[in-house]
Amino acid sequence: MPLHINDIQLTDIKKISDPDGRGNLSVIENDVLPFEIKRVYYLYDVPSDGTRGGHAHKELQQFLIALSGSFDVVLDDGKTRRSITLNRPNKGLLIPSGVWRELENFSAGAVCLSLVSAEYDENDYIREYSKFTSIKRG
Ligand code: T46
Repeated sequence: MPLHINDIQLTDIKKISDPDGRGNLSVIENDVLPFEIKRVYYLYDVPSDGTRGGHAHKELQQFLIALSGSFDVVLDDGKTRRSITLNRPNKGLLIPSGVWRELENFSAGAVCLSLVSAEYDENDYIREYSKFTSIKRG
């Protein structure tokens, strides 16, 4: 069944609160994600008017987490566009392949952690929006 953008929702990440008031610990185990983590990278020091992303992936799946601060992820499946705010380290956003994404409105100190399903491969990127919509139209 084709993906609809509204199917993409924030996912809870297991949070272990310390009984002695030492704060929280969150953990992502292998069974949480529909892919094996092959690479980890993170975005930080993004200016408040800066935009990251602006592309889709042919195959790559990824899981984004706001480790600190907040930012918005604009998702686009070629028909519908919606924005999801990430602002908690115990919430993640699973982005399947074939979805255009733009990250914007970074708060001061925001850190975006990205867990992804494959090694870096520039050939997996669709960086032109017109090409993306044309692929989506088939
Ligand atoms: C995504 C968003 C959220 C590498 O050499 N290795 C890497 O693993 C990555 C991710 C990037 N790079 C190089 C490629 C470019 O020369 O770093 C430079 C910046 O990459 P890019 O313009 O793709 O950065 P973003 O923040 O626009 O996009 C990145 C990811 O590429 C992308 O998959 O979804 O973060």
